[in-house]
Amino acid sequence: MIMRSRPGTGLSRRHFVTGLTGLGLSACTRAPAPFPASPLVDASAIPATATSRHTLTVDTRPWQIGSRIGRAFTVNGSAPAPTLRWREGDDMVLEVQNRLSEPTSIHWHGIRLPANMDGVPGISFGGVPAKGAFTYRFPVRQSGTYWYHSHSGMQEAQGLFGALVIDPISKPIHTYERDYVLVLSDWSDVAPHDIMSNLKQQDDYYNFRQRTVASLFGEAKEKGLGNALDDRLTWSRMRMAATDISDVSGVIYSYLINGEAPDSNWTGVFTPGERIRLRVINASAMTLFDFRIPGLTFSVISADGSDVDPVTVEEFRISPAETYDIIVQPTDGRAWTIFAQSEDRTGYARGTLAPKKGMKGAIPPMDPRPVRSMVDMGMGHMDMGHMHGSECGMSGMSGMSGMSGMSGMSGMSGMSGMSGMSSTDKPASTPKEAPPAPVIDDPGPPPKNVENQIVAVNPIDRLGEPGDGLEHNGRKVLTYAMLRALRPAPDQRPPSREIIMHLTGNMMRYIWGFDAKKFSESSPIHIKLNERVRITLINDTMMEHPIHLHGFWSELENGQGELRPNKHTILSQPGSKLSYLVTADTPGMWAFHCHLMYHMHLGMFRTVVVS
Ligand SMILES: [Cu+2]
Repeated sequence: MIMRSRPGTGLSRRHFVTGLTGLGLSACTRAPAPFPASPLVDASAIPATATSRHTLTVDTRPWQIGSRIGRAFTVNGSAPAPTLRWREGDDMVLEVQNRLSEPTSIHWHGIRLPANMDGVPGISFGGVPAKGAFTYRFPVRQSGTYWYHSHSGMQEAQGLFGALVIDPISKPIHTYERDYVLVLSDWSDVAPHDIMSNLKQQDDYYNFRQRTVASLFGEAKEKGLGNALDDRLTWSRMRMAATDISDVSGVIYSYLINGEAPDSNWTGVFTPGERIRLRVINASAMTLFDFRIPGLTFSVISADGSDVDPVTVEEFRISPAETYDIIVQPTDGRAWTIFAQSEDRTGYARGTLAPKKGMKGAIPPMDPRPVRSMVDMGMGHMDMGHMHGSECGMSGMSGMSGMSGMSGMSGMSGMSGMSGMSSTDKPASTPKEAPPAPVIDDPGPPPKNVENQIVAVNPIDRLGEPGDGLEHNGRKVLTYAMLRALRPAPDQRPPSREIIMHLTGNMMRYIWGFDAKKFSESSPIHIKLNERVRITLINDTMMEHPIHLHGFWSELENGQGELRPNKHTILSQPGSKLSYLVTADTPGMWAFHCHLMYHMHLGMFRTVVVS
């Protein structure tokens, strides 16, 4: 028997900025005024019953989080947008009213639907015009936890997103007494276009945590001054910072749970012994979060909306656009802190599970920030000693003749000879359950040009790794390799071909793309209707990229045989190679892109045409 959680009735602590008519009246120049609390109910609360008809009114207004006053895009007056509850099998009618003086759109992330209902302006429909309306109609044929967001401009980075909860048509497989959505986001009072232009001028604009002279002495103590200096020089010749983890950091971001800053402490109430389902959605623009509830283990029951064999862990990394459902069962009637550190450890989102509101648990210290290694550079498993983490033997690299050509990051003749290895050396550890497919769309290693700094010489399977900064932290952390679907995919045909995509970028110029091309320079990827293909991602950059294919399931080939987990967003770790199978069973034009907002806008985007 499932009891629904009591719907949230508390007033939101998000604050409208009522005294300003717009951002033209610069709030930054004066101390934040005590704005009255918003009259909204908690937009994150899951409605008591499912509804197949909604009117969603999009608007914009000044918005305050803590002392940061910016502009938010709202749905029915709230940011995040209200949580919608649907029922599998229903026919949805969703009318979007646009009160903005610019176009908007709603993309139903992870929902299988006709292409013209997918909501990507310029790809699948014309957008919702300024002051206009658009009605989405489609049947729901799936269940689980998803989300919806704008695909217009950068409205999504300013709050235009909300949770989607879809009840299964058949008997649920899990029981629980409480049900909460936890929408993680990154909020800034700096407008997205300003953030992006700052990044274009200087890629580490928001990364103030470069290794300092003081830390050099620390490293010198550990590994000798010569080695420490070598290490530094190698990295500086490569013009990269080993601590360069996130493009945008807690310097300008507040990290939120259900729109609440750490201080306002979103709280979900429970009675000791209850099973609590938490639907964790990362709706942030640029932030990977490491999520845990210190002191508790929990069961991961679903990934990207699809049920998985429950896995018990203490922590997981969640990238933008991914969702994980967990069940946690605290027996102690105390306050438990929900703690989601940003990957770069410049801040955290925080909430609480407690028997009553107002209780607070301890906030743990943040972990050390991750340090990129040669593995992240695509030199994994090469015979250069141990190369993981901060203790990696990079100093030995400085003498390599191939590497010395890298100093300017252009030309790089040493590297180009090595790059050929990526197309011929299949990592032995990559699990492949489906038989190999002929490679038709392999462009070969991308050129190193202005769009591309490096080519992963030896990309490796990193599906068994929890992610940079999470190794050896003493906790049991989820990996992609642990995800196992409950049943095999309906389509067991082997792929007819393999489409190899390199994720590429130029950190210095802040350009991102696939195969060393920006979107504007690319042509569409063609897939035949009902064709089954393997998509292989090779990450030539030193950053993670959450890659989202619209319209289809991405069945991750993670070593679980036929029980490949269905994902809609797949995090590609730096220097890694992974693959997934896709059945292209719905015709139309679909978006395929990195879900880091500024990577998408600066070129890591393709159109997929299924016909
Ligand atoms: Cu990206």
